[in-house]
Amino acid sequence: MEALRFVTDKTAVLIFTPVNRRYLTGFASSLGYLLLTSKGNILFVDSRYYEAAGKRAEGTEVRQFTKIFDQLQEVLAEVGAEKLLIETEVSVEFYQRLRSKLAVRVAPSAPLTNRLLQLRSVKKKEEIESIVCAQRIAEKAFDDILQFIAPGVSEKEIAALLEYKMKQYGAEGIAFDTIAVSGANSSLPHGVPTDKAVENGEFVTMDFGAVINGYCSDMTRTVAVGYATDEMAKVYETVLNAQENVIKTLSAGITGKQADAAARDIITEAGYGEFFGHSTGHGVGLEIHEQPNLSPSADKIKLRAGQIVTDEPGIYLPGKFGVRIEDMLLVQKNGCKNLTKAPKHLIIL
Ligand SMILES: [Mn+2]
Repeated sequence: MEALRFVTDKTAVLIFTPVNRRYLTGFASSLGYLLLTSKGNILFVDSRYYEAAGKRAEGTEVRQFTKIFDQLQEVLAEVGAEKLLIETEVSVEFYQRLRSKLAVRVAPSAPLTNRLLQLRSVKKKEEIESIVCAQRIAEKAFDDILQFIAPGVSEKEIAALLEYKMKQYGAEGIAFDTIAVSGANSSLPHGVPTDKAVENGEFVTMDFGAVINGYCSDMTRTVAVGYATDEMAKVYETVLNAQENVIKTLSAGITGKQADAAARDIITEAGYGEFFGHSTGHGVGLEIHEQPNLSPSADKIKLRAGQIVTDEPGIYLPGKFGVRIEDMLLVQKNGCKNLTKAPKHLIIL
């Protein structure tokens, strides 16, 4: 388990969010409490998870809970803790109960939450392998969908088949609700698939990801159906140039703002700056959106080797069409590695 510098003789840490509990113990459960103290770690789970946690949770003792507040208090008293740091993603109700039922000072800690986000952002070998595995599954689904997209097929059908195919190829789940939007709908960066049928001369944008071992993948491709107008081709090439310039620029040591600018400057120079409203990318891991952000405001945080980020610039012309192209990149000491293998040239089906 990751050592957290927040734990001292007098200070214990309680992790209650499923994502951080899973990250630290390797064990996934919808409910549970991981108590970190100077004298050892205890994962409290209920009867549903007790047997499995005993086998799979790493770096911690496992105990079954029935009265969690009493059991936490007992351990805190035993180890002599005076303060309990908790993650900031706490509900008001849970915070108030901790404060009223425990005899120690309970403090939500932003540094604790930030440290966990930082730790999670730099991926270990097995984490990278899971993300690549999820990405390969999404790519197989994408290959299949190209045979399926044709005039008359609806956005909802495209989204449903992508999700079906990812599960058929072994995904344990989908990373987020699949986006499949066509024609004028594709100018909505996060549009929801509708019953609208795809027509000739339209773009179809698909944004989707699979989950393996809890880790998400994330990719977007935009394809044309029948034909692409000169304007469609020009916008597509602009987005692709911007997207590829990020790959050329990305490296440990640059800021999230510099990575974002690698895409944004090209789109702005081509005259489409006002039609690229979102940030260029985000970290991916146990959650689909993690640290770091590649955005104009990310001028303080430098990218680190081992982080996995998306590279997904787009241009969205209201009422006309939109284009987004997204790969996942592994930040390296000198450069980056593209984890996405799907083709990026303008595909006309
Ligand atoms: Mn994304």
